[in-house]
Amino acid sequence: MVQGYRSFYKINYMNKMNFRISATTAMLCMIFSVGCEAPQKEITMPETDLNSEHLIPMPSKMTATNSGFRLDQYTRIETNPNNEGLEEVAVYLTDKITEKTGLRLETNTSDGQKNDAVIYLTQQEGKSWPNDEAYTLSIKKDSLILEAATPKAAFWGVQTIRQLIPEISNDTLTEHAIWPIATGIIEDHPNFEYRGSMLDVARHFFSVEDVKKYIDLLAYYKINVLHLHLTDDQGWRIEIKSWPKLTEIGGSTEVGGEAGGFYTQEEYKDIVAYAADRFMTIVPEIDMPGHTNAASVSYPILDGTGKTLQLYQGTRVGFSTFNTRKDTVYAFIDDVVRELSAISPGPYFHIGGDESHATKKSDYVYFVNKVEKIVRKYGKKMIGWDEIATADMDSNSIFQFWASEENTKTAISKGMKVILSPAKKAYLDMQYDTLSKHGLHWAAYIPVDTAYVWSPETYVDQIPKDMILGVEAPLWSETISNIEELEYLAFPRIIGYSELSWSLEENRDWENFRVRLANQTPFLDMMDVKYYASPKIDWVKSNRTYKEIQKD
Ligand code: TNX
Repeated sequence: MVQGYRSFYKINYMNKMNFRISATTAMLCMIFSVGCEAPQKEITMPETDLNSEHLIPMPSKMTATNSGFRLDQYTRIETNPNNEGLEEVAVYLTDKITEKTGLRLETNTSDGQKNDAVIYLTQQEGKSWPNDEAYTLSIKKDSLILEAATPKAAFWGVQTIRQLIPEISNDTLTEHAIWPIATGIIEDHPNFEYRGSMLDVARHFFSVEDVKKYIDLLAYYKINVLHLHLTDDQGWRIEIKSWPKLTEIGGSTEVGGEAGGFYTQEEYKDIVAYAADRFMTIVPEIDMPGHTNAASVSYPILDGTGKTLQLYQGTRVGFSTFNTRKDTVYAFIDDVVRELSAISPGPYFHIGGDESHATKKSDYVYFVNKVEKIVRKYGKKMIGWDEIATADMDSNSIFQFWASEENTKTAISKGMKVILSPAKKAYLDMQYDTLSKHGLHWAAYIPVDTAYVWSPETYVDQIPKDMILGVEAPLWSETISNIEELEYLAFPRIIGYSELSWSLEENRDWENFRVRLANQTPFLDMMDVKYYASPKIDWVKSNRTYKEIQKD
């Protein structure tokens, strides 16, 4: 398990003091053999209300029992020894508790005392769960039991636990600090299996470190797919060993003329592994037959426009195309899909397929049909933007809706499942309003409420619910070039998309969501996220700023 994103959270002074007090108590216990459980004397916990916690995405069902689970320095984390894969999840939880509270809890040690509060992770395969990401949390005063269908379900349960931990401790209940967790029962499972965001690393390149930070932020909200738009007219961002000029030439610049960049295969594998540790799938996208200027400049043999080629640093779309009738082009694509599939353990390979305005219609259909077979040959399910529905698609391929209802109907008639990314609602690169610092507005202005108030189940008429794989919010990067700008466009809207893809329709409500969103500030500040503080939200002020946390 990869260590947490930040390691600067140190045990604060209070906790050090507490440790000294309890160490002294332990010494006295040993000498006099009395009062060994002194710190664990009956503590009256404050009243709580699980239903007023600010969980996002909203769980399927909650029942409050109004007491408090005692999270403190004596709390132990244990996992069912018969379950594989849970210990890693428990270690992740331990690290996250340290980041937030400074507590360093023991995981799977037997030296706790009988009155210590316990967090217990267990997998229940036999139970009839709604799906394999379902979990329940049973929170009582002294035990917090996370029962999960699978380790990934446990990981989502852990995100809920993280969100339930108060930002600051209660230091008045006893002589040491306690973070009381609201008691009750949470039964939870996702509405859709595909809960994604896309990051365009082609128009502007983002470093491995930036991508990892985005992954960490997404995981907290139970998002489980990061689609990387790896190639476009302006840049080719993934090393392909059999075609080295793609990155040497095609990776050398970006929109605005900056230096660009690319991921070596080792770096890409590092991203994939980091995501996998967070039960997140990376979907690689090689956009073609249009959006291919960077590839064709690197290897002019691929080009189908016949025009003079040069590196492109602007933001126009639709001017490039591969030569769809040349065998070399398919030999090239075979190499790219083979190399990239070998380092992408997820089930999907995205071929783009959008805005191929420079490709003749018949050539486009011929191309997509051939590329779909290549993708299947390497064991992947093909995803494409909504134009691919016009080709002879296999029902196993997946259709990503961004604009055309007609294409969606065609896709459904071909038996293809749908990912919903309506540009007017879910495009993270659309400006919030006319004052937005970054972003475009060709599809719409998308303020925080518009981003949330729509329903994936009914947005496009007549898609049967079981044909919707999920929701993805794409972040195109023509107007953003660093992590702060990325965060400005993605946050807070992506938090709403997490709820649209995880929570059941009957549990989604803007007025209720708005309050929960306002309370995400302690997390966003702790993670140093430069979110857009939309005036539509009454943001709650965090108790500690990022700088103060660093100083602790
Ligand atoms: C459309 S929607 C695109 C991208 C642009 C984006 C800008 C789609 C599949 N393609 O090439 O970056 O608009 O908003």
